Formats: sequence, structure tokens, C-alpha cells
Amino acid sequence: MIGNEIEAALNKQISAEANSSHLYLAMASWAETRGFEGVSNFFYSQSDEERQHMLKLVRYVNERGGHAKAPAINEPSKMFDCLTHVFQNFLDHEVKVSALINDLVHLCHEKRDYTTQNFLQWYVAEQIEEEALARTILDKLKLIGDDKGGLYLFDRDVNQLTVTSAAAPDINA
Ligand code: OFO
Repeated sequence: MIGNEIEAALNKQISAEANSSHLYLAMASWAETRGFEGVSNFFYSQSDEERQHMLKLVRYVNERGGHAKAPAINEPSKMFDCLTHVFQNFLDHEVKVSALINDLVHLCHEKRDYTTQNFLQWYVAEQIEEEALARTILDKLKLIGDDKGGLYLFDRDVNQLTVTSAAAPDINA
């Protein structure tokens, strides 16, 4: 059985994951209306992933005898100026989510809920990956700058970028 405080904290995280999904949906839509088809597919799939993260938490809370609540979703307030701005927001958002996960792990430790602490290790690892991916993509965009041909190729190839490949210098090849 899950404790009340942990249940409430996990419900907050459910809300954070739902809002992440919504923010990435806004990014996907922004990119689609600007003709960046690859970036838009990238964020549509990030948005789907965040929903999966939310569902994983929902199922866990309910399996442990708690009650996961369907969260209210805030309208993302941000509009974006350019691709670098979008990916900077992506990174900033992931850094914030990592801090939330760390706080949750800390709370589990304090409450001696080692089962939930263990369950959350998956999220800890996921955050490392997502932050690294956002950083490596941003580095790539900084190299490209305003070069239209570079941005065209970036958009074409962004879905193939991984943490390792984005660090390599030959996306334009
Ligand atoms: Fe939910 O994975 Fe990052 O935010």
C-alpha cells in the first residue's frame, strides 16, 4: 500500500508528465506550421512518449492501492522564435523535470518507500537520456546557425539523431 504523501507526490508527477506531453505537442504544431516536418515528427513522438511516462505512473499508483487522478492540463504559454529557441525550451523543461524526479526519489528515501524509489530509477535513467539528447541537438543547431541549407538537412535528419550521433560533426554529410 502506498503512503498518502507518496501518492500525492506521484499524482503531481502524473500532472507534470501530462503537461510535458502537451508542451511537446505545442512544439510539434509550431514546427509543422513553419514547414519543419522532421522537427514536428520529433516532437509529436516526444509528446507520445511523455504520455506513456504519465500512464506508467498512473498504473503504478493504482497497482499499489492508491488512486491516480487524471490531471488538469495547462495551455503552454510559450510561442517560439526559431528552432534554437524550441530546443532550448526542450532542454530547460527536461532539466526541470529531472529536478522533480530527484525530489521524488528523495521523498521516497525519507519515507522509506524503497519500492517506489526503485520504480523511479527508470525515470532517473530516462531523464539522463533526454537531457543529453536535448543538449547534443542544441549543440548541433548552434553549429548550423542561420545557414538555410544546414537547417534543411537538420530538419530532414533530426529523427535519426541520438545522444551519440548528435555529438558527431557530420549531420550534413
Ligand atoms: Fe517524462 O521524460 Fe523527460 O520529461
